[in-house]
Parts: sequence; structure tokens; C-alpha cells
Amino acid sequence: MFEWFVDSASNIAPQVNFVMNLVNFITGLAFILTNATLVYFIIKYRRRKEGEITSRIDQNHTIEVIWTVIPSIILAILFVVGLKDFRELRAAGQKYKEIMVSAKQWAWEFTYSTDSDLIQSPKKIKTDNVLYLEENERVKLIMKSKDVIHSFYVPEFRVKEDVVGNIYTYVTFIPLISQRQATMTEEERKAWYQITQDQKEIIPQVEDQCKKVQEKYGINLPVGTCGSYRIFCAEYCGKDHSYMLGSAVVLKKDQFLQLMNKLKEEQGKIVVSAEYGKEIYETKGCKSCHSIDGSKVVGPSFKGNWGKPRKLADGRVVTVDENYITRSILEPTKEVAEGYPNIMPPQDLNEEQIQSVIEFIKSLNK
Ligand code: HEC
Ligand SMILES: [Cu+2]
Repeated sequence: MFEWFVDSASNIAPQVNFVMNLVNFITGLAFILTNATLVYFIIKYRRRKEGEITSRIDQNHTIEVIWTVIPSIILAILFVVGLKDFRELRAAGQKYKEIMVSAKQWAWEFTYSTDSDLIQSPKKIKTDNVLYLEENERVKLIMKSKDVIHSFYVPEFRVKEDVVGNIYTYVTFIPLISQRQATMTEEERKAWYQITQDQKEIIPQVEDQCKKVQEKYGINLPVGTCGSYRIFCAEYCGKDHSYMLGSAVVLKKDQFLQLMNKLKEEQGKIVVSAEYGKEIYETKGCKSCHSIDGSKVVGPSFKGNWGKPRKLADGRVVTVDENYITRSILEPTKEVAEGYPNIMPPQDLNEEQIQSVIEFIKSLNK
């Protein structure tokens, strides 16, 4: 059938399409009927001669009952159909794999359960802004925000769920590789993911991630084994809300396991370096508030501040050194740089990551 929706890439997508079609059909029909009646009445009851008096009708019980009962029945049907799909998204009692989703201004972080026999890892595998999923495997996304309200949204999955602080929200579904992605040729893929150099710099995560998986991790992905979709934040969350994009990459089981093992390996041997610090700066949202060219964005630029005195809002003067940077990252509200708003969210970076950021900031003085 002709599909006027975006690709369908999950088990519930066809059901959501059906409800959408049904609602469109019913409201479309109601629109036509009411407007046709309106036009008919305008003509039929037009004023025919000077001084004509309108007949007075107070109530008509039959019509009132009809226009109350029929819409109520229709709404009740829509409620039942919607409830069925909602239950599917909750899927209580089903088997699923868990993935923790953490949202913050303005980045996504995903933590995978590594309790499978095939991916054993002492440390949980984490990825930034790119969510890897296994095709045909039910997944449960357990989500929480570190600051304001965000909303996890992947149109192709027909999945949208608010991500808030203090409570966990969740959604379950079975990701699939959509027909279109499964059959796209190399050329078509290129055209589909055509993005400009500018966009690439600001939001690298919207590139064709299937291609990236092949290039970066050397995993062979024949046509039909990978689908890449965009993740949006669907709740206005501040300055860089529109850049809070990510990618959801659906892989066949084999390739998914290969990738998880590569990620495990990669994350096992991360070493402290300025390059890694730069990667953190770009992927963990620091970029939205800190520049590296000396310009003031929301917070101070990282360029040229290493070793310099920093005046704080409470009047003290400290030196920008390892300790100050560490404290600024973990407890940013305790020492606030003068002239800047006290809005930096605490960043839960680990030791290696903090040291790498320090190396990166140092390297910007050269
Ligand atoms: C929402 C905006 C925002 C984000 C995101 C953010 N910061 Fe900040 N940051 C600020 C602001 C504002 C200040 C100045 C006020 C203060 O000291 O709390 C600051 C101060 C700092 C300082 C002290 C700099 C100085 O010269 O005094 C460091 C270091 C720092 N941030 C590191 C980071 C790192 C690393 C990240 C990412 C992991 C990050 N920040 C993400 C807003 C942000
Ligand atoms: Cu957001």
C-alpha cells in the first residue's frame, strides 16, 4: 500500500499507522459531513424575502441524543484501540533487554546491559548520542534526565516518551530494519544522508551511522543488515534543543554482537589523552556552553584559561588548575566564575574522562 508516513521500523509502527489512518478517516468524514450540511443549510434557509421571520426552535431531543451518542461511541472505540497500542509500548511481563537512557542539556547517553553470554564485560558499555539496537529483540528503554524535561523521540519507531528528572520513565518495543533502509543502494544512502559540512561539524551524530559502523569498527554490513534513524528531543529544553539529536542504529544479531564486542574492547583501553578530552567535549554536551576559540558562549571559553587566575562570583580568586577544573565539572555550583550564570549541570565524568578534559584544556593554551 502507498505509505504516506515515514518509514516503519518497529513492531508497533503498523499499529500506530492504522490508528492514525483511522483518526484521519473519521475526522475527515466528520469535516466533510458538517461542512456539506453547513452549505446545504445556508442555501436552504437563506432569506427569501424582505422582513422574513425565522422560526423559533428551542430544543430537539432526538438530534441531541444522536450527536452525543454517536461521537461517544466513536471516541470509545478510539480509546480501546489506543489503549491496546499503549499496552504494547509498556509490554509488562515480556522478555526484553534493558538500555538506560540518560538525557541532559544537550546530549543523550546510552548504557547497555552486558549480562548476555555473548557480551561479557565487567564495565557496562556506554555510547553517546548513538543508540545501537538489535533487530527483532524487544528492548526496554529506561530513561531519566539529569536536568530539565526532555523527550525521546524516534519517528520511525513511532516511539516518544518524556524523559524527566527524579523518576524513571520507560518504553518497550521491537526495533526493525525498515523496508527502505534494507533495500537502499549505496548511492541512495549517500543521497539520503547528504548533509553539509557545517551540519557535520555541529551535529556529527546525524551522519549515516551504518557507514560509520563499517568504517570506524570495520564491521561488514551488507545491504539489508543495518538501518539508521534519527533521535530527536521532542520537548523544548533550552538553547541547543534543536541540536539535541542522535541516531538509533538497528543491526542484525551477528553484527550487533560484533559491534558490542568492539565497543567493549575500545572502552576497555581508553587512555587519558587530549584527543579523548576533545571527544568528550564534543559528545557530552560541553560544546553547547563552552567554546574553544576564546569566545564567550554560555560559560567561559576553554581556550587560554589554563593556569590563569579565575575570579569567582563570591569574590575569591582561584587558579585554573587540575583541582579547579575537577571541582567545576563535578560540583559546578560551588565555585561559580564571575560574570557567568550558575547554570552548569554537574557532569558525571569518571577519572579518566576528567583527566582527559584537563589535558584537552591544557592543549588549548599552545
Ligand atoms: C548548560 C551549559 C553548560 C554545559 C553543558 C557545561 N558547562 Fe561548564 N560551565 C558553564 C557555565 C555557565 C560556567 C561558569 C559558571 C560556573 O563556574 O559554574 C561553566 C564553568 C566550567 C568550568 C570552569 C571554567 C573556568 O574557566 O572557570 C569548567 C572547567 C567547565 N565548565 C567544564 C565543563 C565540561 C567538561 C563540560 C562537559 C562535560 C561542561 N562544562 C558542560 C556551563 C556549562
Ligand atoms: Cu532535550
